[in-house]
Amino acid sequence: MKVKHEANFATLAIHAAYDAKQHQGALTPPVHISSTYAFESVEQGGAAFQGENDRYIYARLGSPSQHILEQRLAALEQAEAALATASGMGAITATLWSMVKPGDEIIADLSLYGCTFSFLEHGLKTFGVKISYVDLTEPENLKHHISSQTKLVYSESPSNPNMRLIDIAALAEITGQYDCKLMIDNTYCTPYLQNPIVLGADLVVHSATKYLGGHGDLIAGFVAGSQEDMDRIRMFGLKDMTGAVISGFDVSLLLRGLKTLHVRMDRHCENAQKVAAYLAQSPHVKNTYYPGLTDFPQQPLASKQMRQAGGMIALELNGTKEQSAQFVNQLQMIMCAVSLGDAETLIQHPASMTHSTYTEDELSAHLISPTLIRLSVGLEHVDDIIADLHQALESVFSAASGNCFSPSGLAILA
Ligand code: 3LM
Repeated sequence: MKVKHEANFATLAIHAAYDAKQHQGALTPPVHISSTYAFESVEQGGAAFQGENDRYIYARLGSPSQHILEQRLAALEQAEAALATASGMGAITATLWSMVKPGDEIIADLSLYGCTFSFLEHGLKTFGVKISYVDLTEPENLKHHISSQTKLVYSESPSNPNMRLIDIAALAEITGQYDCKLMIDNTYCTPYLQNPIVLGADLVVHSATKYLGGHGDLIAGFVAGSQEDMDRIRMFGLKDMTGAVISGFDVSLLLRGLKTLHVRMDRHCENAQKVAAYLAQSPHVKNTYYPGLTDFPQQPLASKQMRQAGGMIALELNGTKEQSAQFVNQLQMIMCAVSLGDAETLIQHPASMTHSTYTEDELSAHLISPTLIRLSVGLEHVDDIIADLHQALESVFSAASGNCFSPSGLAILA
């Protein structure tokens, strides 16, 4: 079936960029694992290297399976083009290596995924790129900092791990007045919940390891934007700087994951909304950060730019750092693991794990609280998720108050 770019999301996720009739009727796109591609002549090979024909050359530059995936991802993000990579960090680093040079400035939001922060701080900065961190939750702050030296503004929304949102359209209006690109990490939302390019961003990156794959069995990423930018990133950032090429097998797993993205995301959001409501009313939880709660400070912005509030929650307990660790350790079904967006509910302590690339001073300067806990709400029955959280909270806090309550299994909450 041929579908147009303007078809509905679910249809694009299943059909875009693939016509089974051209592949002997195979419903599932073939996996190309060839590392190199034969030419009919030196002249034809030479022309391919000059970009004068569209022959495949070598898998580091792309493959037919990767091409299908990239067109499908571009359709979902409503971008002109996309480039798939071996990991989210592969997409981020290949893009940034391609977009800035020594002397340029990148303005990044205060809170970023740990390895992105590390790449900016310990990577690009040491190569002479100026890195400035600005609180981008307030667009006025960008107006005050941006200059002709600023070539790229970078943010996540919501941010990992502390759920800060930035107004993508407002930032795009500012960067649009300069020779400056706006780059958004859309991993937490997926293109099903938010389309930064439609909101005015120039580049959108993803860790496809998360919701897009959805089953915790692959590492992948992608960047989307204009064809011109994708060509530049493919032929420099990916080909020469990182070599972060996606394997044909992971292309296949990712295409499979994408087919159910919309169904899974609806359930992630539904479960997370109920889990957040449970946490918000618990006397043992000091703060619950979830864009779907009516008292979430940036709730109006969430309604403006996100279709649903997502599957990620951050929380702080009414207790010490030790009690926070005890709480995580007491969970029975919910697993203590990094990554997010899987069918399994996952919990972790960013200061010790995903964001351990920040020093203690950096954690505080970048607004990442040492007691923050991050929850990726999975696809189990929501009552069982809540029951597990409940028994762990009761266990930690009744032990603290001298009550010897001992949880037994995953009793469903009345
Ligand atoms: C994590 N995050 O548990 P990969 N952008 C965002 C991300 O959350 C991530 C990446 C990019 C986690 C991974 S931490 C050791 C495990 C918002 C990854 C990078 O290269 O595909 O892992 O994506 O928060």
